[in-house]
Amino acid sequence: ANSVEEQKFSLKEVLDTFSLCLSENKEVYIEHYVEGWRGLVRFMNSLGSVFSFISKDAVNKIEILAKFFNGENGTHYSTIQSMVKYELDNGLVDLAKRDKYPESGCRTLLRLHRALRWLELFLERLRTSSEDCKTSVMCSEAYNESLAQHHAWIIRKAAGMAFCVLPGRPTFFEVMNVGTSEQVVSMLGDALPLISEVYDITEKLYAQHELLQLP
Ligand code: 1PZ
Repeated sequence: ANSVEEQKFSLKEVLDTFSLCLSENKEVYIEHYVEGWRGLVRFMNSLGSVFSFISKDAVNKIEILAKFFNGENGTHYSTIQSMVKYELDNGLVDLAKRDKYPESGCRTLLRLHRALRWLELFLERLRTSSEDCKTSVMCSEAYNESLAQHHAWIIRKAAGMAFCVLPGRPTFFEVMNVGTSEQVVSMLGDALPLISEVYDITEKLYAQHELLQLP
């Protein structure tokens, strides 16, 4: 028997989730955004326990957003746009320092948003890499260009150590469970523009409202 449950998941499904994020008028659905992150965390966990300090933090943030989404004010958390409007209109965001609202939807999503930029840069490097390229190098270059700028020294150190034990490119492609490396490359070529679009829309929205540095 080869039931759906028994099949290993494929990173394609996960990345497809991000294509569901965009509404017709280019708003970003939080439900699918969070679902996409759950899939990424599952993928990361399948790479080994060294990454658990990273996935713990991601899961924590996913759960904060899921709670808002499923909570009594859930209708306001349907899209990132509606969340930003609702939390700002009602003074539910700590703008200068963490105070009364240390876990607002806006500041929590911003952390995942920054990590999405890392993902975009890393997957683009994977896509265009040759067989002998090192995943650890691609990963840390992507990290240094994005997330690292927002992380304290101690976290950058820990992240750097985790990158060193990433499996090599062939194993990495295998764990993605997408097929041959040509198929991985073409899947990434399809998925990346969508991830970039979700990223760019969120970035613009946060910039407009001066939320890019939320504590
Ligand atoms: C496949 C290899 C995985 C590499 C992942 C690269 C990202 C490294 C990030 C290391 C951060 C880990 C610890 C937590 C840091 C938190 O302090 C920050 C800020 O949150 P705050 O303290 O302000 O509440 N958290 C983040 O920056 C969110 C990080 C989420 C990382 C998710 C990675 C998902 C990887 C998917 C793999 C395909």
